[in-house]
Amino acid sequence: MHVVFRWYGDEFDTITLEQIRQIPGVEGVVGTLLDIEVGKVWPYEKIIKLEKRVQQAGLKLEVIESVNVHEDIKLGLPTRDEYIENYNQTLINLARIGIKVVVYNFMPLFDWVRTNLRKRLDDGSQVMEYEHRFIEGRGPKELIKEVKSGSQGFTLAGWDWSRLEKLSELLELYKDLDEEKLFENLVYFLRNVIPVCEKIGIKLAIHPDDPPWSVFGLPRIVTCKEKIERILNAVDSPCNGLTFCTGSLGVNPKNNLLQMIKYFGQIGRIHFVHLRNVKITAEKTFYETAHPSFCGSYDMFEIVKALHDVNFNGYVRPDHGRTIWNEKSIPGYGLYDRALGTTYIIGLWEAIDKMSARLI
Ligand code: DNO
Repeated sequence: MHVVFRWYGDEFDTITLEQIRQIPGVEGVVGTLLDIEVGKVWPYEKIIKLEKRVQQAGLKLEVIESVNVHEDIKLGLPTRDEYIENYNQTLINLARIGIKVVVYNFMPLFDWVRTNLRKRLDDGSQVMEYEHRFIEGRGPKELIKEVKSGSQGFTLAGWDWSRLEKLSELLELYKDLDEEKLFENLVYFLRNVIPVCEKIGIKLAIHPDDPPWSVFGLPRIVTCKEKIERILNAVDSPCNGLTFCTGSLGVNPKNNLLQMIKYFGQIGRIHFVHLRNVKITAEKTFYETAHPSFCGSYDMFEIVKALHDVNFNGYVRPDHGRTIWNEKSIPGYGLYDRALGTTYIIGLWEAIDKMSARLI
């Protein structure tokens, strides 16, 4: 297991590389270029600059999250080929500096969805929350307003405000796109990028839909074991893999996280893991908690043990944390709670590793 930490860059993050370097066990950062318009090629000069900055701080840059996929590709429009070509060029540029894993998602229009970015818990900490009745009771415009105000001016990965300005137009285009058509468009995309990945040594890791069900009637297809398996089988290559995000998949109690880790881990298709704990409070309703098992609905010991059991040797990062100790930060991406989470995960791993060596 290689522990990494998400970092949005000097310009966008409240956290410095020097702070990340001091978290025990963190080997590197998960980088991104937040200012590149979706669909455009990520320039090599910018990538190498980022890599130098990370390296100078004594950290590694081997994972990128995310190179987002243009809506035209998801919609299967004739212009998609041009965007796929750009996507491949970005991958080639990333491979030149030694990037090993690239995360992406295939969620129409909205990336991760939370209905409250600043829910206050009794202990004064702030967390992100999702209530499906908000989605049912209000429209996408209200959601966008809510997220924008909760962001408090920070740039949120995956929330492209300029794209969302064309909301009605895009919703109209998505009107006739069902799950099957979206799946076909994903397969088309993969058939055109995976051969490039194989040549340049990059592993693509699709991020599950977050949450793993339809919002505002838009199709979502990366939601459970069967559907993920179908995607991986459709283009059967070790480069076509998964970001195993506990927070996304586990909020549907029908998803058995341990069985999924076992299955996808054994076939070598988990390239990256996001570890997050959540508290499920009602059907399709949850909020994100601190990482330890007793804080949420997941048994984190069992999750880390399942990864250990499949000899997981890929990248892991602590996912969304709470905002604590008066920190001013991007929702979910403060320093303190994710650092606590990192230490907890590393502690679990060490204990499991040493105990299992004794049992042999
Ligand atoms: C939210 C993250 C997402 C994730 C993308 C992957 O905090 O989990 O932004 O990176 O959905 O493409």
